[in-house]
Amino acid sequence: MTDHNPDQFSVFKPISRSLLRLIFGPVLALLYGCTGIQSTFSAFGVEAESTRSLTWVMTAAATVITIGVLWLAWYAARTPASQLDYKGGMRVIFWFGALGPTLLLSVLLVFSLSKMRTLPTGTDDLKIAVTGEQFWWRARYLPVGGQSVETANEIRIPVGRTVAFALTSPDVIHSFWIPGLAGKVDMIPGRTNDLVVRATQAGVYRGVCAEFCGLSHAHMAFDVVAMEPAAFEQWLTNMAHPATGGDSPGRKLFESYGCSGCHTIRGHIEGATIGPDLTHFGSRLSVGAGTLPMTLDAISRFIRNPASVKPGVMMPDFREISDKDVAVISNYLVELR
Ligand code: HEC
Ligand SMILES: [Cu+2]
Repeated sequence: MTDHNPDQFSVFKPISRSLLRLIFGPVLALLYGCTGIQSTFSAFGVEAESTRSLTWVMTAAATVITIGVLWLAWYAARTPASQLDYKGGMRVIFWFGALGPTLLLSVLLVFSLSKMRTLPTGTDDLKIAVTGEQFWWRARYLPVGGQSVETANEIRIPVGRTVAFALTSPDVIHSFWIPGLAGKVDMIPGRTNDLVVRATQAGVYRGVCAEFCGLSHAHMAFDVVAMEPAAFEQWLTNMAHPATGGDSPGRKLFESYGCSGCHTIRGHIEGATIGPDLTHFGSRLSVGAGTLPMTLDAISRFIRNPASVKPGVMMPDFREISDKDVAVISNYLVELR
């Protein structure tokens, strides 16, 4: 018992190390979550950038105020009661309880109001009508003087140009949210909500539905591609063209399996528009509204059993379809660029 063992304290080392890990792990994870294709901190639009700077300013102000209040409490607790007088207390309340907050909140109000202004719109803005469906996105581009172009599950916008989204829904309420671009806006049946944005840098990002809308709400995302204006115009011109390469055997199978009862492939099959337009399907980055990558396997899996990918999906399954047929159809669809 009397022998002093210097090693007995080494027990603290592993403890402090695991404590550090306990703290740093989540902090790192949180910081990691602050960037990426779907983050308000990876801002690529005017509105998201000003929201981000507002966040930093508010955080800095809150930190300064918290430190100040803690310091005051510490000071009051340390000072002997005989040295604290009523007048001094009132002075503190006047400066830090009334005048200080009033000034600070006024400055923040003016600053926030200037940040809350929506972007001015003009006649040559690009208009995109987006409809939230269960559980995918119908997008219609309305270029100035051009014909409207329908596509789905992918939004492409030119950098530096004002884009006015017209948002609505035919069934339930969805919410259109591209975190890196702007705030969320609800898509409400029977009304059209506007969202005006301007992208500041090119890149591939992601948007989501931010309002619970049914079983596959969490599988209702979309790719967002901000492009240089010239590349964008080229892309839009291509989107306006009908599908090419019409003599594929997949085209006949597509019709004979009844896919055109819900899908249109402009130039090939003028089907219904219940499901997503597939005219340039192969040029999209993902399958099933941001749920699977654009690969042949993913397309086949989606066609066979879409509900295994998206519970509650509005497309029937085709489980009896042969391996050969599903491969032929998938090959046909992926070639639609
Ligand atoms: C009853 C209507 C209906 C029929 C019939 C139908 N689909 Fe669909 N399809 C949909 C709907 C609705 C979606 C959107 C599902 C979602 O993502 O929530 C969809 C999505 C898809 C997608 C993914 C589109 C995208 O933008 O990612 C593909 C590919 C597809 N269908 C292929 C087919 C093929 C091939 C057939 C025939 C074998 C078929 N569909 C038959 C309604 C239908
Ligand atoms: Cu939704």
